[in-house]
Amino acid sequence: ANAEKWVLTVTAQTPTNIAVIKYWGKGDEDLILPINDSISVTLDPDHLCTTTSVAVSPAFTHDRMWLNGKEVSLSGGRFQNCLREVRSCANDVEDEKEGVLKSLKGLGDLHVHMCPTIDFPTAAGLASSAAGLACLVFSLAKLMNVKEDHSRLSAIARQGSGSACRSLYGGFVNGSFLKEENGSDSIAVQLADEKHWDDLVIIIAVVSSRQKETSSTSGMRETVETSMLLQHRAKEVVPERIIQMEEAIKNRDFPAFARLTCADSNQFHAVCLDTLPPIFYMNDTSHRIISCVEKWNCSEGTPQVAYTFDAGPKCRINFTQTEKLLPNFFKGCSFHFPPNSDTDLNSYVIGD
Ligand code: 2P0
Repeated sequence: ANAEKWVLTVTAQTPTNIAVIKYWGKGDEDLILPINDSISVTLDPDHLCTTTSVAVSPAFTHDRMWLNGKEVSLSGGRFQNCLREVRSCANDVEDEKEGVLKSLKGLGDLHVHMCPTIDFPTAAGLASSAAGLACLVFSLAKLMNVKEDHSRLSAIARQGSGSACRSLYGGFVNGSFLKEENGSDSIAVQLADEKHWDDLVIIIAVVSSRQKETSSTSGMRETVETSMLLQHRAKEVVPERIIQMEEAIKNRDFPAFARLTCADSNQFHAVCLDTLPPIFYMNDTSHRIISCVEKWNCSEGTPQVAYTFDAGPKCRINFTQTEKLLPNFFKGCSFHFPPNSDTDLNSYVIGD
């Protein structure tokens, strides 16, 4: 009877990540196999984090999930795939207090309850799915006493969302693309840890927190089906950029990092524009931010600031040497920053 009463719970937090070389397009939609490598920076865990509590108990009759406190359907293939993969790695758990061995191997008839909390706008291009799926997989793996390493967990998180594999690591991360057909080597690899480039500062400007009109998943599908530019990008451009970006990160070479980051953001949005029907993720404010940064960099002769935009209008701005540059940059902007009541521009300042 005692065995029927137990509940095991785990809570984990995972930060989101920002791609500086973008993933856009899948070779296999079910396995979520990106068509090219990507490189990202994982944010400081104090900001834009998701928190997930998971529980397992013989008293649970089926798997359930509450997203931000509201129950959501688990019928989607992605959650099921992640859940199935983590379950298959489950191990028995020794409970220290009660001294009872919880038999989790294969999970038998045991079901899980999952409660992810995302405290920033979802589907607004802030990579909420990256942090959310990474956190879900990580917390389930802890709950089920999974022994596999982070790289295996990253491959499982990738099946929830392509960008999620990168959030399993801090610092600078490469989300590697398909080489094996089953995706077993489509994993995340840490390039450098979070201490590697201390004076790199990231600012996130939420130009609009409205939900984007085209989801990443359907946008990518349409791009793969209709854009000729995407093939050129995936085969000819990104492989070279990955090598250059890895070098720039290794050497903390901000001008090279900035040039590659801006160029890749712009090419990603060019590929979206090359899609039929065209996808517009940026708005007028996004374009003004680009002009502002480009003018600033041009006047300095060498890049001082980098921008990158994902599948939404918000912007990530990268600086080095913050104290000197931040006040000057904001003086050079024609819009209010930080925001005031006259604008819908909100800001999150990430890092010190
Ligand atoms: C990235 N993005 O590398 C790129 C840049 C958006 C622009 O990964 O379908 O939410 O779940 O694999 O991971 C957004 O795509 O899409 C994304 P799915 P995901 O961060």
